[in-house]
Amino acid sequence: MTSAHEVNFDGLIGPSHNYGGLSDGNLASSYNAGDSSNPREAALQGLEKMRMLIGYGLVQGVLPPLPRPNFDLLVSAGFHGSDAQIIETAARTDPRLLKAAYSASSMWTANAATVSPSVDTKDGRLHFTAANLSTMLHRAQEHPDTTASLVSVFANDEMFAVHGALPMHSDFADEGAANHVRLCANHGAVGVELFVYGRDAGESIVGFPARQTRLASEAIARSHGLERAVFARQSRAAINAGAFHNDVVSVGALDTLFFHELAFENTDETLNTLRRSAEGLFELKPVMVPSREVPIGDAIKAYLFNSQLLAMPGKDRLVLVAPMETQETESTRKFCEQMVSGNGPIGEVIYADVRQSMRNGGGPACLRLRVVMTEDEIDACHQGVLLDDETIDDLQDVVRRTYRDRLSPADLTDPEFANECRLAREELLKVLDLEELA
Ligand code: SUG
Repeated sequence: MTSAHEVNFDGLIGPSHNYGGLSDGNLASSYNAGDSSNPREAALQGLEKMRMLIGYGLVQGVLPPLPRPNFDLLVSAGFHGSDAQIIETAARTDPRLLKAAYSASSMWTANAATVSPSVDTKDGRLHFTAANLSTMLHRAQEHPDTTASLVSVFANDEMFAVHGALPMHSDFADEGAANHVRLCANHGAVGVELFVYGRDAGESIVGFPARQTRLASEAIARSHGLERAVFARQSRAAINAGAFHNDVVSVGALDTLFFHELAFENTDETLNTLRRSAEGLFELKPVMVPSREVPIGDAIKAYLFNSQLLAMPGKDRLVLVAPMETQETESTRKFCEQMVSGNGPIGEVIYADVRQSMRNGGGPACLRLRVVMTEDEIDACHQGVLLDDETIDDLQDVVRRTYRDRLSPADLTDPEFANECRLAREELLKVLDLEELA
C-alpha cells in the first residue's frame, strides 16, 4: 500500500457557458433552454468551490475549457469561408449546430474520462480513457481536445497511460467517471471499481437515452488492467426520472456507497457483488436513501447525490459537498440533517453555490474528475494545473476581465463573440502554463 491523494480536477467553466437545451433526458437542461446565462458568475462560482476545498486541505487541480466555438465541427458540417462567414451562415441555417459548437459542456469533467489509479492496474500506471460522449452531439465533439489536455497534463508515459476514446458507435457509448465509482479502504490501497451502465450494446431503449453501455465499461476495465471491476445496471426508473448519469443517483468514497433506493436495477445483487470483490480489502458501508424519505424526483431536482463525498484532513467521517439546491429542498435537507446526526460514515454536509452549472444539470460532482495520485505522480504531472489561492485569484482576474455577465442564445450569432472566447481562453491557458493547447 502506498499513500495517495484524491486530486479533484475541476473543469474551468468557459466563456460560452449557455443554456442551449441540448441534452435530452437532462431535465435542468430542458427546463432552462433559451434562458440567459452568466458565464462570468458561473466560472467564479466554480473557482470558489475549488478555493473552498483547498481551504479544507485537499489537493485541487483544474482542466482548461476547450476551444469554442469548435470550428472543426462547423467545417465538417460543410460551412466554410472566414470564421465570421462560418458563424453567420451556421446561425442562419443551423442554429442548433452553432449552439453545439459553442457548448461549454467540457466544464463537467466527471465526463471527461474514466480514471483508474496505479494501485488498481496491472502495469502499475495511472490510466485514463477519454470518454467518447457519443450520445449527445454537443458532447461527442469533446474527446479529441480532452485527450490533448490529458496528454499535456499527464505527460509521463512511465507513470501515466492516456487512452483515446472508445469507438464512436452507440454500442460503445461512454460518459466517463460519471458512471464509475471507486471504493477502497483508503486512497492508496487497492480498490474495487464499480462501473454502472444503462444498457447493453445493441439493446434498444424506450424513454430517455441510456448513455453508457456495458460493453464500453468492460472495454475500459480491460484496457486499464483492472482485477477487481464490478458491473451493475442503472435502473430504468432512475434514467426515466432524469438520472442521465449514475452520479445523479449515487456517489461513493472510500468504503462508503451513498445511493438512492432506485439507483440500481438490482440493489441486492450490486451490493453483494461489491462485498465479494471487496473481500480482504474493506467492509462495504452502504448508505441507501429510501424513496419514502426522498422521492426520486426530489433527489434529482435537488441533486443530493451529485455531491462530492470527501475524506478531509482532520475529520474522521466523510464530508458531503452538496449543491445549495439540496438545502433548499425539504426532503433532501431533512435527510442530510438526520444523516449527520446519526453515527454513519457521512458526518457533515457543506453546501456549495454552483447554480449556473446546476441550471444545465451539473452539480459539484459533475464539475470534477477524481484522480487518485501518489506523491510521485503528483510531482510528475504538469504543475501549472495544481491550484493554490494565488492561481485562483489570477484565474478569477482573467474571468472578471474577459467573460460576459450575460449571454443569450442569440449572442452566439455575433462573430465578435468567437474572438472574445478565444482571447479569454488564451489568457487562462497562460495562467496555467498550458499555452501549447491554444
Ligand atoms: O451531459 N449538460 C450536461 C450535464 C453533465 C453533468 N455531468 C454529470 N452528471 N456527471 C449533460 O447533459 C447541457 C448543455 C446545454 O443544454 O446547453 C449539458 O450538456
